[in-house]
Parts: sequence; C-alpha cells; structure tokens
Amino acid sequence: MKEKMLEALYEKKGDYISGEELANLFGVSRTAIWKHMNQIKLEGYNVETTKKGYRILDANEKLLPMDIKARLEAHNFGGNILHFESIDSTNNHAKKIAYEVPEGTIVISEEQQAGRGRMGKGWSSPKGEGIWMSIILKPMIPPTEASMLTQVAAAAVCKAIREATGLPALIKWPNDIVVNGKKVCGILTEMAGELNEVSYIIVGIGINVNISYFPEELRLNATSLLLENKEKINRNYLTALIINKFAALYSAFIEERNFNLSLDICRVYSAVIGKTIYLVRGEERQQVLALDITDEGLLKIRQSNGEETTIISGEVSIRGEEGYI
Ligand code: BT5
Repeated sequence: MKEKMLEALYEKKGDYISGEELANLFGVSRTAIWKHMNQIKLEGYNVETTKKGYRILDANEKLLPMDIKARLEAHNFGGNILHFESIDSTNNHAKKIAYEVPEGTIVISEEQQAGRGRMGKGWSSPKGEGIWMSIILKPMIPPTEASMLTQVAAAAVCKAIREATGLPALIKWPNDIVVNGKKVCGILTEMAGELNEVSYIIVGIGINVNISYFPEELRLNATSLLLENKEKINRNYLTALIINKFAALYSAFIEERNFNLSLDICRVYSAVIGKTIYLVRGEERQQVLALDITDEGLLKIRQSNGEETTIISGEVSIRGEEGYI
C-alpha cells in the first residue's frame, strides 16, 4: 500500500494528488491515506500536505528507493532496490541473495559496518554520506571476462560524476575513480561460478559523496565530491545516474558484445595511460610506463628493460611517483 502510494505520488512528478483521489484509487478512507502518508514522511520522503492534497518535493538527504526508481531509464536495472539503514557490507548481502533475485537487483545502504576493499582491505562507509551499493549481475560470459565489468562500472561512475559535478574525475585502472589526485570511489567486483560459466557477479561501488571529514589514515589519499566541489549532491540523483549509465554500457557489452563503449571512456579518462607508475606486489615496487588499456581491459605496460607486457585486473596496485596516482 505504502509502496503504491509512493508510486502514485512520483507519477505526478511534483504535482498534487488529492486525498480523495488516493482514497478512491486504493479503495480506503481518506484517514487511512493520511495515516500511511505520515508513515511515508517518517521514512524520510519529503511530502508536502496542503488543501490541494499531497505532493512529493525534491528528495532530502536520505537514500530513497522510490526516488531513485523514479529517475531510472532502463527497466532491467534497479526495478528491485533493497535499501538498508545499516549493513555489514552490501556485497556480502548481495552474495547471500544473488540466486533468488533477478539480475539488476541493487543492494544499497546508508552505512556499512564492515565495508570491504580488495584482498581483505577495509572500506570506510560512514552513515548518510556516501553511495555504498552492489549490483547483482548474471551475465552469460566466461569467468575470464568478469574483470571487464569493473571497467564497465568505472566508466559509468566516471561519466556520472563528471555530469553531476563537472569535476575532472579520472579512472585509475583498474578500480578507482580519482579527483585531483585523490580517491573518491572504489569498485569491488566479485564472482561465483564454474570454470567456464558465471553464476553471478557482484559489482560493489563505493562513492564518497557528501563526506566532509576523513580520518587521519585516509586523509592523504581520499576525498569526497563535497570536499572537491564545495557543494552537497543529492545521492538519489547520483545513484540513478550511475545505474542508468551502467545499464547502457552493460547491455552494450553483454547483448551486443560491445566492450568498446566502456573501453573508450576508460582510455579517454585514464589517470595512468602515458604516465610512469609503480606496480606494487607486496613489498616489491617496480617502476613502469603505462602504455594503454588493451581491448580486453588489461593494462599494457613497458618495463625499464624495454619489455612490454600486460597485467590483469586485481594483480597489482598502482602508485605514482608523487602522491596517490
Ligand atoms: C576498493 O578496494 O577500492 C573497493 C572498494 C569497494 C567498496 C564498495 S562499497 C559497496 C560494496 N560493499 C563493500 O563491502 N564494498 C563495496 P581497494 O582498491 O582494495 O582499496 C581499499 C583501500 O582504500 C583501503 O585499504 C584504504 O586505504 C582505502 N579506503 C578505504 N576507505 C576509503 C574511502 N571511503 N575512500 C577512499 N579510500 C578508502
């Protein structure tokens, strides 16, 4: 009922819908509508009540599934949004439910108690200030192509941040988005499957949106869109923008086998191509030149002995000569 009322409100796109109209629509009393509407307001939806009826105002600071859905273009993605106030990790939850939910299901949380980075590293996910979400995918691709989805997601996030903020976001291959040399987003792609068939892939995306303060240990390397742009961003809008861009690039990749759309973005907005970078393998640091991203999404490098080779996603971390990139 609440869900249906929200849909009716969003269908009006900011215009009023009267209590009577709602009561007729759902065959209940106006008092019942009023009670449900109070519940909706308590959940954080910005509903204005006047003599003309009810109308939805621009979203406030909370992540609201219906607000995100109202902004979506592709219906194969985000039809199912599971929203949490708090969770250990959206990737963990996505894995638990992956077999039971349709492709394109989104798990999103206001905070993560145990957000994860790659290889057992942590991911700081403070309450109400970021986008911590996981997209559940079930593509018919061989497991060897799973890491390409990190590039698809990076391309989508980079474009969305640029469009929403005008900031010069760049992709630090393979899984970071950086702004002015600091990390604003990390992507964690995880897979389950057999040797030659994927069962599901979880693409976890963490974006520092409205974070105004970072703990000491992150301050040097991390930033947020708020800190860079000096302006808060509506997380529902940015979440929807990312899902829309991801859905378009993903369907090009899976349905048309067109990975180039994503690749082009990864190359144009690369933070590493043409730069001298360090490959970090445990304690080992090797200085190399980043040449290109291959058609398979691998990083092509030239070693100091002149030898050219490619590295696969997840094998290394990259650190620049100065600062973070
Ligand atoms: C990543 O790993 O960058 C992947 C992060 C993925 C987070 C999302 S949030 C939704 C989903 N659910 C999860 O549990 N995870 C995903 P990696 O490249 O390994 O970077 C991890 C490192 O980034 C840490 O060791 C810290 O140094 C740093 N870090 C941690 N939190 C950060 C933050 N909020 N902003 C910038 N850097 C951070």
